[in-house]
Parts: sequence; C-alpha cells; structure tokens
Amino acid sequence: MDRSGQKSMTGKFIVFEGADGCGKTTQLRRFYDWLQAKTFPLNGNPWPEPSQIWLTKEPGATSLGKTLRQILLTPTDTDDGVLPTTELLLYAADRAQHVQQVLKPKLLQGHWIVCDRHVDSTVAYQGFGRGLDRALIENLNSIATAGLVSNLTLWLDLPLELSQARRAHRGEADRMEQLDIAFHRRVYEGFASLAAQYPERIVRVDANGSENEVAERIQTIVIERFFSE
Ligand code: Z5A
Repeated sequence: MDRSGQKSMTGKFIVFEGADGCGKTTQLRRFYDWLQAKTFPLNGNPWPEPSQIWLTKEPGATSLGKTLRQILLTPTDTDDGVLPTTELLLYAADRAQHVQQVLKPKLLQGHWIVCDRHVDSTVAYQGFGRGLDRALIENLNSIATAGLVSNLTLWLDLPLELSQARRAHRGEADRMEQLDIAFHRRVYEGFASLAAQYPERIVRVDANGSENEVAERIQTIVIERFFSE
C-alpha cells in the first residue's frame, strides 16, 4: 500500500467516491456501523476491532482542514472568490494534512479507515469538471498522499439526474454544488473514466436502489475483497 516502501501499513484504507447526492455519505455511515457490529473472523480472516475502525472525510478532517473546508464550500456572491487553481491547491493542502496527521498514523497502527472522498474527487472535480491540467493534478495528488494508495475505492454510480434530484431535497447548495449541470456531467464522466482506468483499485457500485440494496452490494464487495478464503 505504501509505495514509498518505508514502512508497512497493516490497516485497510477504504474510500467512498461519487457525485454529490449519490448517497455516498449515507452508505459510508451504514458501512461503518456494519463493520462495527461484527467482531468474528470470516473465512479465517480476522474482523477489525470496533476501536480500530475510523470514519473520516476530505476536505475537513483536521483542524486546518476544517478551515479549508469552510473556505472551499461556503458560497460567495462576489467575483473574487476561490479561483480554480487556488481551489486545487486548497484541496491538496487539506489532503497533505489529512494523510500525515490521520491516515498514515492510523494505518500504521493497523486501523481500518473509511474515508468520504480522496484523490479521485480531485481528478473528477478539478480535472474533468474545472478542466485543470491532469498531469499537474496527478503531481499534487502524489505530493499530498506521499505514496499512500487506497486498498479499495468504491465508486457509487448513480445517473446524474437522480443524484441531482436527491441532493436538491436537502435544501441549500454549497459552493461546489451550485456549479452548473454541464460541470456535474463532466465530473460524472471523470469518475466513470477513472473506474475504467483503475479496475483493481476502483470498484463500481450500482447506487440506484434502496438504501438497503446498495448497502448489501457494498458489503458483498468488501467481503469478497478482504474476507474471502
Ligand atoms: N471536492 C472537490 O471538488 N475536490 C476534492 O478533491 C474533494 C472534494 C476531496 C465536498 O462536499 C465537496 O468538495 C464536493 C466535492 C468537492 N462537492 N460537490 N459538489 P461534501 O463533503 O459536503 O458533500 P458531498 O461529498 O458532495 O456529498 P453530499 O452532498 O453530502 O452527498 P452524498 O454524500 O453523495 O449523498 P447523501 O448525503 O448520502 O445522500 C443525498 C440524499 O439522498 C440524502 O437526502 C439521502 O437521505 C438521500 N439518499 C441516500 N441514499 C438514498 C437511496 N438509496 N435512495 C433514495 N434516497 C437516498
């Protein structure tokens, strides 16, 4: 998992990705509760202890990250708000802090991390959505993660019209959510393209269905990936 090869990480790093409104946060919490509730070994593989399972997110998991999140997501009605390149750098700064202060230390201690968004969001939103240079984004992601790669990234795939409708039910949109439908369509295409490019790391989850149905699909994928004989 640690491409720098310096120390072996014994924990598991599982990321939930997808368009806003796809049900990612709902499923991530359900998945966390499901992991917490089980303690027995499955097919001879030990289940993580409840105290060793962590829920986290990007942006905003650290003290600095909370401030960055506010800057990144608070809507502004002026033209001198956050520019696209500044936005990219702020997401990278949030990630660098998160990786060093939370993710790497926990993974080194053998914890299981369940994370709401990570590097693929930057490629999808700032790369495909904003049209910023892909090589620059890969570079910044690589600096921010310092070699850390997820063991599994679950892409919750929901048709754009459905995710927009679900999000709309929740009321006021944040700064990113306020961007136009063409932007969100490019973001969706970004996630689809990443899933095709990295089939080993990114697994598509059909997010169309009831909360229970989607939760069961996720559990099946995780059992196959980490608890098969
Ligand atoms: N961003 C970025 O641009 N670059 C980056 O590098 C990173 C992030 C890391 C973070 O926003 C924003 O930052 C995000 C990308 C950008 N912005 N956008 N746009 P956030 O963390 O505040 O929120 P979000 O990640 O966009 O997620 P969300 O808006 O909270 O939505 P969600 O997590 O995908 O969905 P949800 O909250 O679980 O569900 C949405 C609604 O649907 C809710 O009312 C649920 O009750 C309902 N729901 C959920 N599941 C179902 C099912 N199965 N059926 C029916 N209804 C359902």
